[in-house]
Amino acid sequence: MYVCGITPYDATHLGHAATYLSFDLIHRYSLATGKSVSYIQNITDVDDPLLERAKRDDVPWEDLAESQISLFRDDMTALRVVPPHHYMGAVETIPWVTDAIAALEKSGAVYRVEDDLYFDISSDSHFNSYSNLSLEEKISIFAERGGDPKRFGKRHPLDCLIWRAHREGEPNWPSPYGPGRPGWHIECTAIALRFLSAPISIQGGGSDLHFPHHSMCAAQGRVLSGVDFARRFVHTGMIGLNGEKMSKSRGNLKFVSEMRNEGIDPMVLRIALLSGHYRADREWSDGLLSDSENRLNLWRVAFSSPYGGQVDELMMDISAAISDDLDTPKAFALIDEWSKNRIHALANSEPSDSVDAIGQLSRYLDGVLGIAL
Ligand code: 5CA
Ligand code: ZN
Repeated sequence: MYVCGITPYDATHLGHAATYLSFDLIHRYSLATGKSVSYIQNITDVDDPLLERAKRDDVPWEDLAESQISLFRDDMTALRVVPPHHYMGAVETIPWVTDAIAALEKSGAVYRVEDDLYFDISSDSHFNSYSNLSLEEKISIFAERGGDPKRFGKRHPLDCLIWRAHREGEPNWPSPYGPGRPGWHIECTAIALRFLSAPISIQGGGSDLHFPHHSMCAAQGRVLSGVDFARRFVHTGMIGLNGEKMSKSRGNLKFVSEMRNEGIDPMVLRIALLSGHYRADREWSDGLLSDSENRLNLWRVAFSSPYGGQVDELMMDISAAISDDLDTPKAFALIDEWSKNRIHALANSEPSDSVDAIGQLSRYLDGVLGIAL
């Protein structure tokens, strides 16, 4: 599984967190069902938006990236995300990118515009099958997400930059193509194929990455490997705030680290972000936060006393919900119902002489859902 990681500025907002929590569930569920998983995530630690932010704030771009990566890692730990096997930065994988460019060049998929290198989308005959958008829609989204459809000298407006020649004041690395830095899409293609062989099981990220990013990776990956890059895309819905997608460019961000500093239990954030379905766009609100605090309290009270009954059926029902396209709303409703019944029984002081069932159930919830009570 390859999941697109952060660009380390303005991290980790609740949208990032929701996306990585969803893939954490896939990771945990796969492990719990006995699969071995190779999970790779990148960090886009050199790219236009990061450089622009560093310039705006007058800080070295390396320092900005380092501080944000460190925050991100602490946030992931607090949210009980099982780490991927590798977090790979663009800066440390530049030779992998230049190797990938060389291989693409051998297939005739690369051309030059001035000193920059472009990937020719017509080299992958499947390109149009990766998204249902019209050409006009693609061109407009491509421009919004860092593409340059109007650049003079390109063969097709959607051809994407894979090596950006050195410009005054920008970081650069030596390469057989002259000094420069990698384009965005080739970074993910090269890192994924270094660790995983095509077709990889899952190419993941938020739905904002479907086009152009994942389509470009799919096309480059197909030219490089001769087979499908990924068996499937998995795209998470967008977290919104005040009716708009939470995004760095809109600035309507809520940060995990700030909320943790305010004393909000990260387990409440985990529950809140997983209480909606991962594919649905969903809205963050104070109401969601307080409902999730109440929910966690309910579960904690129910789990605080010994229970000698059976929990097998509940665990099977939760597993069935998660295996049904990660139906966390249903899984959480099952835990709610069980907890309410349990608290009701406690109020009627039903005797119990074993703590085994509570231990078993807590370990299960922790393992499969990452919920520690
Ligand atoms: N570095 C690239 C991917 S290679 C990037 O998109 N970085 S990012 O920092 O902008 O986003 C990191 C991850 O969070 C991506 O998978 C993105 O799709 C996801 N994401 C961004 N905003 C939201 C949001 N509002 N809701 C859910 N997921 C989001
Ligand atoms: Zn990516």
